[in-house]
Amino acid sequence: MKLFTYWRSLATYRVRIALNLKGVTPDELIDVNLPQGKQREDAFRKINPMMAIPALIENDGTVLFESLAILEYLDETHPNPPLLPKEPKARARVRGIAQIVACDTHPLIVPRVREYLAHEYKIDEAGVNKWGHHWHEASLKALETVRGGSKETGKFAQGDQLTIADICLCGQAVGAAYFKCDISAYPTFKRIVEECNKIEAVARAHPLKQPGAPAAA
Ligand SMILES: N[C@@H](CCC(=O)N[C@@H](CS)C(=O)NCC(=O)O)C(=O)O
Repeated sequence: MKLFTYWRSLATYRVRIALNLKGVTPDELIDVNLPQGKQREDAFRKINPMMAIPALIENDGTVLFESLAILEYLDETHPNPPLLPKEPKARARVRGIAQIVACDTHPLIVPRVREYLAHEYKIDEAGVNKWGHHWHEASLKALETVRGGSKETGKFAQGDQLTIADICLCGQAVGAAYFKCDISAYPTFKRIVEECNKIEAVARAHPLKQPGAPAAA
């Protein structure tokens, strides 16, 4: 199994958490240096035409892409510990929370979007950071409302079992820190992320613990 990765990538962080929780260690980690634009080079474009990481190549050569699809694949092929509840409404809620992060927030702040804002619309660094801050705050507010008063919320986003929702929240917390959002305004979010990071398999997947990462972001 080969994982295409970069220390800072939040989508790859999601997959790293799941791999660690499932006890699966890729045979090879292939660094795709995003600031250097390696994701746009032919070699990687052949792996994922969307030019984004993560990508995972299974032992039989099957190429998998899109972090949420990879998370569900890993959950189906390595059922323990489960990353989705069994009950359909709970599964839908977990997927909904995960998608607020992975589909409605993260895509707005990936390098290609920030670079496009800067190069095409001549928005300076402060403006691009304001953009990222704005979209993070919007989804943090929504996530807090979804989970804050809900009886479904327990130790984690859905009850007391860590799910793909929590995996996504961990990435959102790193993004929120990057865009200088004050997460103390979102106590349920903060508590759940802290709970996740008490788990060694989660903590080990953190961007700053990856090869090539600086001592602090
Ligand atoms: N929806 C995709 C997002 C993948 C994505 O955009 N990954 C970022 C890094 S976190 C990337 O490789 N960006 C390259 C770019 O924007 O040029 C997923 O969840 O896997």
